[in-house]
Amino acid sequence: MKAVTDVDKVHRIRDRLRGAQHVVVLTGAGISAESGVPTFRGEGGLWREYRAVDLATPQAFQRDPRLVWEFYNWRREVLAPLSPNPGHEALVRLEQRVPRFTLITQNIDGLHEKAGSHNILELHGNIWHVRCPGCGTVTEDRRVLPPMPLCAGCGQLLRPHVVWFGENLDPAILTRAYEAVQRTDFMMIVGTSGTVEPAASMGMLAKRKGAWLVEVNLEATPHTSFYDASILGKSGEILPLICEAL
Ligand code: BJW
Ligand code: ZN
Repeated sequence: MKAVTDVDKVHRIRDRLRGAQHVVVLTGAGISAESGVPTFRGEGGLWREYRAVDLATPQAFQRDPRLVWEFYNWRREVLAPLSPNPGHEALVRLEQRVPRFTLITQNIDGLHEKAGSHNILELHGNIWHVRCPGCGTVTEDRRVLPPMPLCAGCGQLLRPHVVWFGENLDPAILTRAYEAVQRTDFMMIVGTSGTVEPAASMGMLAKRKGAWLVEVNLEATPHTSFYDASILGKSGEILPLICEAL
């Protein structure tokens, strides 16, 4: 690490962490970038001529379910061989070392679970789960699926069990996330552009409730100036520094 100020910041963050009672970490696509997962709004956030956000909508699925399934099957193929990186692994150690820990993730890639984190709230679902809009059944299925996969129970077209734009988040998961955000005394926001609600406002909510906030991101976000500390850099390099020797 080049700048002395970054070293000072890491010490300050570690001091805060040592005194924390309930640590909340909110992650976005950036934490998985070093594992090889494309982010949404950066370079590489494209499949064919589409941006991910063009296909991650209920309207796109209604219009052309085959295209949307092709997109998710392609992402399953990309994700299947990928492994967690040192950023995910640092959060596993952090969970073991603090009194209370909640990991809120916007990611659907399952890499936090693969790394060994336990108390995970997946706000936007999980790409390895499919849901039947007909009978509501949710099942885990890690295969690349047929072009138009059908529910074994009722025959309806299955969909990825993820949250698309304009859809409500799972209320049970959202309630648990808000509970954690309102009670935390230390919150770390990692690798998210802070543009998608309701996750984007969670940091500000925690701050209003008195938490100390740190952001780890390659670049500044719309919320950076409101947080107590910001470290610009790769989460796979910064998180191990923050979480070591606690
Ligand atoms: C690194 C790095 C490295 C890179 N190290 N950092 C209030 C106001 C206005 C609008 C709304 C509102 N409330 C709700 C809405 C509508 C909408 C919304 O937020 N719109 C905005 C665009 C304004 N929200 C919704 O529709 C949500 N539903 C909802 O709230 O229901 C109630 C409601 C509906 C309508 C109106 C009002 C209320 C649902 C949102 C679902 C989001 N779904 C997706 C797709 C999931 C499935 C899939 O993957 O296919 O979730 S969209 C996509 O964005 C995905 C992500 O989880 C999400 C966030 O992206 P993220 O993680 O931040 O990624 P990036 O790429 O944007 O950023 C990466 C960051 O990493 C960058 O900052 C890099 O610098 C950094 N980085 N490498 C550290 N190595
Ligand atoms: Zn069904």
